[in-house]
Amino acid sequence: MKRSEKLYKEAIKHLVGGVNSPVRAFNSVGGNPIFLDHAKGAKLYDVDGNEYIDFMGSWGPLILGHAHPEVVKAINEQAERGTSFGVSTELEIELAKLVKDAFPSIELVRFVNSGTEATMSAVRLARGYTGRPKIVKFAGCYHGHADYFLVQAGSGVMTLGIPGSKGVTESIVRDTLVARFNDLSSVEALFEKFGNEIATVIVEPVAGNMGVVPPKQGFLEGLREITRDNGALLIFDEVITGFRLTWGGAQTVFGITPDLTTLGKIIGGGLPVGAYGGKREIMEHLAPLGPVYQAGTLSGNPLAMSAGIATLKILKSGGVYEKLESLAEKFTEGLWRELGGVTVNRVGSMFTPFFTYAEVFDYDSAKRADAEKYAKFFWHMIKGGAFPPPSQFEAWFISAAHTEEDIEKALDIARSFK
Ligand code: KE4
Repeated sequence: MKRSEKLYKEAIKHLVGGVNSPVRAFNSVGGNPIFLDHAKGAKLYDVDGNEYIDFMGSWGPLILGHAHPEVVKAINEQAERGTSFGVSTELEIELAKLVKDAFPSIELVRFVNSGTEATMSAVRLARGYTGRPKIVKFAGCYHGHADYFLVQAGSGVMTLGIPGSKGVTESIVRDTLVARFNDLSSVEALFEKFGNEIATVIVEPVAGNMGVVPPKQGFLEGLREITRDNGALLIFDEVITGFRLTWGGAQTVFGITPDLTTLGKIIGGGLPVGAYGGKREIMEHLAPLGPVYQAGTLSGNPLAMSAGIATLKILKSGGVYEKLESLAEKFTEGLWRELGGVTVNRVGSMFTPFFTYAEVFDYDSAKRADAEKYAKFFWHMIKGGAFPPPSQFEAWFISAAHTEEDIEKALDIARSFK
């Protein structure tokens, strides 16, 4: 028996479903989840000695590739100096300055430990600042697992086919309104009905959790206008897109200024970091300055800050985004050509091949993709030595460590898929 199979049998005795995050159970693609031993650059190595070209990037954070020498050095050096104090350090200021350099819309930052904490806290802040109870999210978008988001979420919930989640109480669901991505009229209808009760609209400016779905022309501008006209805050959930699409994320690519931005993944360089930030006037409602409470033992810990600083410094030094763009363009055009019958959505170095001929522009059209065929494709790529996300409804990523040869090899594997 393969070591992955043995480990999974052992894991399910101790961990719920054998995993620490549902999507890793491979329920959407079937089969035995693969256990990894280590990774380096663009390559993953499983416990049975198989090598894979990585197209998951740990769901986004590893934009520089795995175990980047400068990131590892920064972590090792900081570990010798202490990993967490629960008291402030200069490193938090340094990473905050790098975040603000990239996102001019962010005047004040708060670091937390995950994207979920960032989005959960940003929504609490929006409610506290506006004094309004309701929030608008979009079907198919996923903002982490805070109660009030788990209604028709994307990512794990969508993949697992759970429309919302048990344990989320009626009262929570009552204040979460769900609109359709890329459909401004569905947002206008909610504001017509609940206008002055809506605290915020939270959106993935490029959706990554129903698979990659770009905003249609005018969609983000429309959200900016509707929220401004109704005194609601616009939150861009850039946990995936922040530092992924470009140095300043989706708000730079599309030229929209949100009121609050949430970040995660890349800013931790592979360690647990989330962040939220925005206008000083809003952020100053947060404790210890204001009445909206949020806290965290490991928030801003020096170890994670060091990994984030090392990562962002390399991204800021230039050249990375141009390389990512050209490799991603070559790969997605190749996939479209070799596979035939797929719709490939891409923005920068995040993309998804959907097994459908039709355009994928929202939750309903994404759901029409053939997830069974994707599952077969997933295992075909795995057998050939490439590791896509184990779900049709997730984003693929390319890192700065990928090479032309990696792309060529992955296309060779895809070519033989029937
Ligand atoms: P985390 O709590 O997982 O760090 O971040 C939650 C989150 C918030 N916002 C967006 C746009 C996100 O994509 C995420 C988390 N992404 C998923 C995969 N797309 C994490 C993978 C998992 O759940 O295992």
